[in-house]
Amino acid sequence: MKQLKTVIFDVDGTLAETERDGHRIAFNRAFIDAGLDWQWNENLYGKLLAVTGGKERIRYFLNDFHSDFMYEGNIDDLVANLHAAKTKHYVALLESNAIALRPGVVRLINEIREAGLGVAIATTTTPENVTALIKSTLGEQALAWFDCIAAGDIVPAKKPAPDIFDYCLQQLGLSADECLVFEDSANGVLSSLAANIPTIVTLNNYTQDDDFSGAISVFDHLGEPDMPCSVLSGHAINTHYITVDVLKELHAQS
Ligand code: XBP
Ligand code: MG
Repeated sequence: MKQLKTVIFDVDGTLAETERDGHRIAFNRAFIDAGLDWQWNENLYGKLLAVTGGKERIRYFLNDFHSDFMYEGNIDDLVANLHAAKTKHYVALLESNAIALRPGVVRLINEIREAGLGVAIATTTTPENVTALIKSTLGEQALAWFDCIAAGDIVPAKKPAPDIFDYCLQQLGLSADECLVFEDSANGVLSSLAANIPTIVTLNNYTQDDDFSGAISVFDHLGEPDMPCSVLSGHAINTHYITVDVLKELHAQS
């Protein structure tokens, strides 16, 4: 196993709990704007999260949950316009500081950088959503901390396909075994493992029943000195929050 060089973070569910109170609200506001009576409640949204990508999720909803929907116009245009409106609502939510980063995220990113390691992002969401989240939580200067921000439609196939992680590795100029991924979902783990990158999970309320087979360890969160994290499966650690030394130890386990 090569030396750890860069930690690649997923965004939604990993850096922040963005789905239930962020993306879902934004989708519903876009549907209202369009005069549609679709409203995705928390339970339905949990089912729709089986499909990554907002545009792909709208199509999944239409095909599998609302197949009786009749539309005389071009359905591709409808999906694209709904998603553009949703993104505007989501960015506005982030700019209103509606979403905070998860426990340990700021601390660990700072520790990783202070240790001389790199940080990067590989996400299914749009670049504008990533920019808005980083700016609203860490400040605009933090965008430069990331050696690569690989997001959304930059690749042809979204998670669970490996494309976004393969693209990130190529942009970083690193091999998979020089990196470590933090993910929160089954689709994310399938994607990072298909790219052969050692992966650690911090799950959340929508993904606690997901299958994380192949991940080094599954945690409830990254932990803070005053907020212990727990190992739910996989390789255990001897501290109560995740540090750079823990990352190097887990990376060596993979
Ligand atoms: C999670 C996703 C995204 C968001 C919605 O991304 O699947 O599609 O749910 O964002 P990740 P968009 O966990 O890879 O960060 O509407 O911009 O797709
Ligand atoms: Mg995620």
